[in-house]
Amino acid sequence: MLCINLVKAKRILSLLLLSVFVVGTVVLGRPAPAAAITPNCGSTAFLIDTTLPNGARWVMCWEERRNEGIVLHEAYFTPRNGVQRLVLYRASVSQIHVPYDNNGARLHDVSDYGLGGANLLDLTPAECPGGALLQNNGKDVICRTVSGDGYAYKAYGTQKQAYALSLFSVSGIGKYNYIPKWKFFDDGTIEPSMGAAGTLQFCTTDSRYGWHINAPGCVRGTSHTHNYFRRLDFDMGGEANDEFQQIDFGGVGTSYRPITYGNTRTETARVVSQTGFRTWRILDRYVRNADGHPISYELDAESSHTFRGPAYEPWTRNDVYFTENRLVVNDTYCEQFVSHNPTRTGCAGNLASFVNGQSVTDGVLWYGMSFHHLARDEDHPRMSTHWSSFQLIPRDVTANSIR
Ligand SMILES: [Cu+2]
Repeated sequence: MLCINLVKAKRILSLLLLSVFVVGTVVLGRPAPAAAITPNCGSTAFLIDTTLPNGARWVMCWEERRNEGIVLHEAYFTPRNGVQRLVLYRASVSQIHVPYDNNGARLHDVSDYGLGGANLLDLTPAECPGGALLQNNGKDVICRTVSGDGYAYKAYGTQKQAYALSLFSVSGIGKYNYIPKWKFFDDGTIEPSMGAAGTLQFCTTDSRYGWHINAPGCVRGTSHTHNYFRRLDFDMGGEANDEFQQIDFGGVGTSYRPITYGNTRTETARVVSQTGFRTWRILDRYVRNADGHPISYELDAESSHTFRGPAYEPWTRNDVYFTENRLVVNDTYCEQFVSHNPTRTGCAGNLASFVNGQSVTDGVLWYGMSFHHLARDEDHPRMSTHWSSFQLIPRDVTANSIR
């Protein structure tokens, strides 16, 4: 499926034409015409085209890859009564890094084992209630559902219900079953999540590093962290002109909290700041909404656990990374995995080294969520599924609320 990435340049040309159309309509001050694009997925079997109950539409392609499992391509969002836009050119799981607290194992599940191929499980209809199963190679690998999400808005006597398209797959790696899920809401919000299920992988008798579960053959479940990374190639308004912005609020511990902005067009790595209300967005420098504001997507980071590993795991030193898209270099995959990345073509071995001062035009956002898994009695004989999630939220993509 290398071709999907290599045709990016051609797709971008048509996007630029669409952007010109959109910008032009903003300048002329009249509604944009409907110029709906359906991406070429090679086969309609790999096309997802869902119109949600409020009229919003998500269209995208998917493929199965040996390491990354299900990868999404060319995800377009059309708001209710609005203009279609490419949001993500490519979205993938870029590593599941699982270091154990007793240093008994430090796993790199995506690069070393893979979410696809034999590890991608065949789903049954019972696992996808009310949804549709999507096949690859005769195996039901994706469950697609549309589900309610409560209020889109509620203002005293007026309310509307929200809906989301949901896609998930399940990959069995060792004793774990991972459930990568993507939710696409009818306001343009995207929620990547990861479920951890299956059974506990490792046990210990050392009270420093495990929680008593007193299961047969397992006195204590060994404590460990799941670091779930996503790689997100945003292409709003076209491939080029991406910019990264950090927003902070000063005055911690005082009565005033002034906002500050830090923009960059150079590769960068950043850490979360909960007391500074720190947030980030990726914006297009030229495409603006009808209010004249640059369109952007904001990362609403999950912040319960933050993992900082030893010096030989430098990709755990930061939480958010912004890099130039170098997925394919000289027809070979290059900056694909957060860790254990193939270096055969001179590409760097991990995400920390991808950040090397390069200027960015086609930006990629990398974000990892961490779940420190302290086993509990409820984790045997089968683990209760644990979910980790974050959101990517439109900021000024449209000039007002669209639901
Ligand atoms: Cu776990």
